Amino acid sequence: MLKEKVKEQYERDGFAIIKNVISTGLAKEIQNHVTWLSKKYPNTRAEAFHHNMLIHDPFIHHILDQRTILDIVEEIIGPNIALFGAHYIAKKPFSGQPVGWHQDGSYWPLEPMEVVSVWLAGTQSTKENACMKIIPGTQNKRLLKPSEMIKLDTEEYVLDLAIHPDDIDEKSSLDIELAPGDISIHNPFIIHGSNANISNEWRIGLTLRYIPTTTFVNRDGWKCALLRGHKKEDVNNFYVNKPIFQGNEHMPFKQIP
Ligand SMILES: O=C(O)CCC(=O)C(=O)O
Repeated sequence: MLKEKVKEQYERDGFAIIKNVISTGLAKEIQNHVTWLSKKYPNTRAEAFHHNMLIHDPFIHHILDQRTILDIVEEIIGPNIALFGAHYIAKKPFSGQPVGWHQDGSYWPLEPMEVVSVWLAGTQSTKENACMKIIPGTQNKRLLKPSEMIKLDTEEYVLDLAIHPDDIDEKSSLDIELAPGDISIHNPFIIHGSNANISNEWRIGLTLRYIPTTTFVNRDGWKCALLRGHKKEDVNNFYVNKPIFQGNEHMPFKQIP
């Protein structure tokens, strides 16, 4: 899809799918990374490889440097781009956890709420192995506060809060099916979630949250990465240095585009 079309669709629908954004070789490295992280953090579920585990990781920065992803993000939020969140939601076969229905913005301390999410597929992500689902039209709804949501048990669900099922029209949901190397993008208002993975295949997604450098992350010491353009001097975000590869700490990877 042309970049201009992506912007048009995103602004109208609150989401878009873009095929073949990274190579299948690099998508395979994402699978290797999840395997490697699973060994490094044997007590952490693969749905919970969170920002703090990734922000100093050279392989993640290799992904963040991909021009093809940044060009799409630039269409949406402009030329001064930072990352404030990275999270693998990698669901293993047979017992991958579901994600309750939610709007991302309900969780985020962003001022203003200018942000775009990229969901990068490391494997096939289909209805069968519990791809992300969205509810079209909800991109225009107001953000629910956490106090308006129900609490979920994180032994069973990826996230600890969800919109009450009575407030969701499941029948109108749309499956965001992707092949390795495809991405979807979505806005912070659109309602989305996913089922448990009971298939015999992994479903690996890397979620990346991009802000313009005019957006302030109002959480003390939160680590962001400046990816393109300039930081804004009066917006007090903290930007990490690019990590340097260390053989005893990081996954070796090929510099494939
Ligand atoms: O990976 C999923 O199933 C859900 C993703 C999600 O909630 C998100 O990217 O905001």
